[in-house]
Amino acid sequence: MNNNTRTPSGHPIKLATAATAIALLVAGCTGGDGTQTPHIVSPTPVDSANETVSLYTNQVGFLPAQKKEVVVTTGKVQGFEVTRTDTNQVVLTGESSQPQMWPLAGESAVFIDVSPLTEAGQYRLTLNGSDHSVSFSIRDNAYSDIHDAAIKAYYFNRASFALDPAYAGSWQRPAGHPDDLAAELDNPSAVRASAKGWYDAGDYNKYTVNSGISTYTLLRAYMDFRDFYADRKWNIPESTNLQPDMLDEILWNLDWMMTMQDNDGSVFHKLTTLNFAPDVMPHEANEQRYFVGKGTAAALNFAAVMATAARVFPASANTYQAAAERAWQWAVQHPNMPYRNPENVSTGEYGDSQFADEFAWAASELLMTTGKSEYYDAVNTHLGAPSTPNWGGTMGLAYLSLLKEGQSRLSANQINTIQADFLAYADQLVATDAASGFHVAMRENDFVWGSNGVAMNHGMILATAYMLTQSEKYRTTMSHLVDYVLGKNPTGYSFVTGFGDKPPRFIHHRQSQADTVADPVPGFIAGGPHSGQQDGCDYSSDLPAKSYVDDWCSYASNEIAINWNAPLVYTLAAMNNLY
Ligand code: G3I
Ligand code: 9MR
Repeated sequence: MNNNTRTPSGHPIKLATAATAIALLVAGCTGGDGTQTPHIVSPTPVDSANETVSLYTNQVGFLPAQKKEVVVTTGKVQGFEVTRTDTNQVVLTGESSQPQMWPLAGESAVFIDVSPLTEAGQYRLTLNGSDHSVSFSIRDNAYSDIHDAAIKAYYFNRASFALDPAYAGSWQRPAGHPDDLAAELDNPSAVRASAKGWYDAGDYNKYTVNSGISTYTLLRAYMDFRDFYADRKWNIPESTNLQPDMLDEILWNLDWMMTMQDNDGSVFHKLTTLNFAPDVMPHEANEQRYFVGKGTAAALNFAAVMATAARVFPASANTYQAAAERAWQWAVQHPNMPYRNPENVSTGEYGDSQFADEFAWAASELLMTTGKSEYYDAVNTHLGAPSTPNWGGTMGLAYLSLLKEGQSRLSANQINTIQADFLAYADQLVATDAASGFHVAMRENDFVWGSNGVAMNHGMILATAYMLTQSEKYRTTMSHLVDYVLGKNPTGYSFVTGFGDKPPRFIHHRQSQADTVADPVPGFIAGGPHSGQQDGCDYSSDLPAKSYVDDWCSYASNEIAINWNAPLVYTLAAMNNLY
């Protein structure tokens, strides 16, 4: 049942409510300053002198030490002044860059560098000779609350679990999907439990491959920022135990993933209903769930994640390592078994037919964990060129682990070669940023279903390049991507629910759609713009960087997903730690 008649036009933005609720939910548990002052963005484009001028910037805030920019869509160099809003004093004046066309947005744009401002506060930038302006803030903990909300989103998407108001606030809900009696699709009398885990996205199914990349990315964040996570809490039921909240959250999904392995080492591809549920709450979606399919990708993905988990959870290392090695062996016996949806199953496919990247990734993790020569050989056989990770392309994940943890497993020469290839790839992202009118490392091919996830996975690559070299260009390009998803983009949206002046309100997220709360569940990044428009919704633009609609209807641009939030968590952790 959908008793919430929410429509884009029917609900004005209620940011203060959302921000306050989030602050309350994480209050007292983080180092965040808890403040998120709503400010006003130049609302709609204004026509002046035959030109449409719009100003875009990061709506959540800048750290004092980071590069700070405002982008203006215009064909002319613009003079500007910045005032502090508390004193009305002019604190910076100057000129923009030269205009540069960004074909992916169909806009000519200039950027204005306000980095000389480093004092915390609220500011307003106004273009000379006009009333076009935009406000922005500089805050010491600008990415503290949003980081915690982005990871807390996983708690909100837990299957087989009731969300208690003490942790979930108004987004409380009964438990859904106990998954105690799931049946094998090909053998319906084989019934067993497959409980826990996170719902994949706006739907309620659980998919091994996508769960795997998400879980690894969170494990990577934990390993790369261990001190940060050691005592960081975001008010989940496990916050009172002795384990970091990050590990508690990750375990929720590892426990489910373990149920997906069969006796012979093979791994089911997904745990799903036959068709997508309607937009009802989890406890109202009671269709039979099935273990569906097996394949090379699921086995290798599982092997990679479990091998990684064995390094992070010493007490369970043997169990995880054994599961990983059995899945690996099965994949070696079945090296080319793609998954395709059977005719009677229409839920997410996550189909992949190229497995070199999964072999390289699983082998890398198994090598890190065991040191065995079989995995060393497999890394040498399968490691290909680095790329930005996605659910079907995991080569980049192998690089992250090899570069971060491979020193004792590979020769110095090998590490040097791998690092040079990795940095050359990161340099391409830096060059893309410089060449785009919006100063963002997004290429044409990056505008796919989940483009905001691509942006944040680029962020993870760049954070790693920065950690390896301390070279500022990588850190700046990463921060530009954060600016991009938080408002410095030609849609004008800050894409994380509950954060910024103009966040998504109508995400394709069944819980948010079906509950009676006006605000969507906070902390989720919307999939983002791309020209695919597979949902047939009403878009106002066909351009890759503008093809986005904040409407429940738009599952292709406005769904949320665990594999997009994970690199958001990673990149926000990097912002919190690398400045
Ligand atoms: O592989 C082809 C490529 O050869 C071709 O050049 C390109 C041109 O568009 O398309 C590629 O296929 C795309 C495929 O992803 C692989 O990247 C499809 O167009 C695209 O529609 C497909 O999108 C996936 C979508 O499910 C539909 O299957 C998204 O990546 C994936 O993130 C999304 O995942 C869904 C789950 O199925 C269900 N749960 C929610 C989740 C998020 O929306
Ligand atoms: O709601 C579904 C969403 O969670 C999936 O990501 C998407 C993937 O294809 O599909 C959505 O379901 C739509 C279905 O594919 C086609 N009919 C309309 C459904 C949305 O209301």
